[in-house]
Amino acid sequence: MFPRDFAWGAGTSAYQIEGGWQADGKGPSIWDTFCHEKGGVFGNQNGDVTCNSYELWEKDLECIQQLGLTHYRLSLSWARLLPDGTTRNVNQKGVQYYNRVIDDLLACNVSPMVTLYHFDLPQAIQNLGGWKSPGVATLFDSYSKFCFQTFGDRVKLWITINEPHVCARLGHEVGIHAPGLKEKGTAAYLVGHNMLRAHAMAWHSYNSEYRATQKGAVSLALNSDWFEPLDPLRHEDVASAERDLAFTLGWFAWPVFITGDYPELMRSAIETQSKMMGYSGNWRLPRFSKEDPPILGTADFFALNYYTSRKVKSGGCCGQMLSMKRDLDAEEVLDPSWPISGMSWLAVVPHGLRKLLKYIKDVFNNPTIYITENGFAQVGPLQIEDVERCKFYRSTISEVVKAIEEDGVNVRGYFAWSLMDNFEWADGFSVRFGLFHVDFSGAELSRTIYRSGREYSKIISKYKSAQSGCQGFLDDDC
Ligand code: PNW
Repeated sequence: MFPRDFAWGAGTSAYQIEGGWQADGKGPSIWDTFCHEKGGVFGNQNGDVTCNSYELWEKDLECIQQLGLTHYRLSLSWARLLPDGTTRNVNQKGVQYYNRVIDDLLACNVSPMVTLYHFDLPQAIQNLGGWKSPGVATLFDSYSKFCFQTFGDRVKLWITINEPHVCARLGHEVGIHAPGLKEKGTAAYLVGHNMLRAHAMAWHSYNSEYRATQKGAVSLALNSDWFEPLDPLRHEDVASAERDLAFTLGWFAWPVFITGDYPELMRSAIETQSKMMGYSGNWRLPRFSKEDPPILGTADFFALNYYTSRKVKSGGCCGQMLSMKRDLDAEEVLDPSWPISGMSWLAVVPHGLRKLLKYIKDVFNNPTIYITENGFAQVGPLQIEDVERCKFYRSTISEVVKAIEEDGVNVRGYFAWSLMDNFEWADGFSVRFGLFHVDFSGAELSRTIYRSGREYSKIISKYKSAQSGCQGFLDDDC
């Protein structure tokens, strides 16, 4: 059975839902700039208005209540609170907005899980070098302390940084996310490093200044696919799948959960490629400095964002330039038996989640795990009766049940992505992840529950009655 006090949530993030990009003194973020100036988003769309949650928060709250969520995961817009990124200049209207959201949630008996950073760096900090600059870690620490101080009396679950892997790689190596850099083979490692330093500083600040009084928990949200060898009997494929896990999850999870440093597999792979390209030594993947607070042990739980799985085979790379792809030296393929959701990268592989959970239990010392994101994308014509997504949630949640019951994994919560359709980064509004449909063509931006939303709320209410004794709540007769 699901543990007592299991968190049933759904998630969103500030830039994806709030709109109000210039409202009441908010400063610009790198996503405002990226959408307005770089032209890299589907249909030249942007998050200027999106779900307009800045003005329509009550509507979101109604959705949350209709689902019966116990938890809601949201992110704070750094530039809404601190328009130039520093605590020299606090935007009180921003503080009021989030105070209201948090108070309303608590009044409805819903616990907030708050992410401090979900891809939207204040543009003012980007102008100082952004995540490539070591000083950003100190600015993030000040911002974090400001948030703990301001909201921590009521918020007990904190995520410092969402998906450092995606920010580093898509934002600085591939260039399809803000700030749109394509500095292959170098910048992403530096950015990842500064994100880890920033996270660790914030965790230590919480630990020494706020934990005793606020009694909350702090982690960072790590995304990973499940990777398995294309041919499990081929040594090269097995090694490639291990390397892919090391480069995706291990990159951030090893330093935080097991060694205080990057996985050896990652260091040696990068060094090998550097040498092959005629550069000596391992200068691309930074070393942790003794002057920084230690990284090891800076997570009170494991926060996992899982979407899909990949088969991995050796080789497949690539050109005459340094790149992360070259360092990884592995090729990812889809198993033809896996159905595809609305997005080409998003194969539906619920059993991959169970395997990844077991892997995390075994490799990272059996941590408490929150699945902080998991979801299914729709594209194309409106389908309120989204049966495929219903199937997706049912089978995924039953894999979570197996991970808990049969594999003994300590899963403490599950957050569907997303509460409602929203601005899906480079894909703009062409892709819908919501449990609620949002009518982006109407001025009201009305929210309508999908069949999958009704399904999810049924699962939650069965859980709630199961807590009072009913067994097997995923069965219809419970
Ligand atoms: C996550 N990719 O991001 C984010 O945390 C969410 O904000 C987002 O809406 C969700 O996944 C769905 O995409 C990702 O291209 C964005 O591989 C892009 C990728 C992966 C994750």
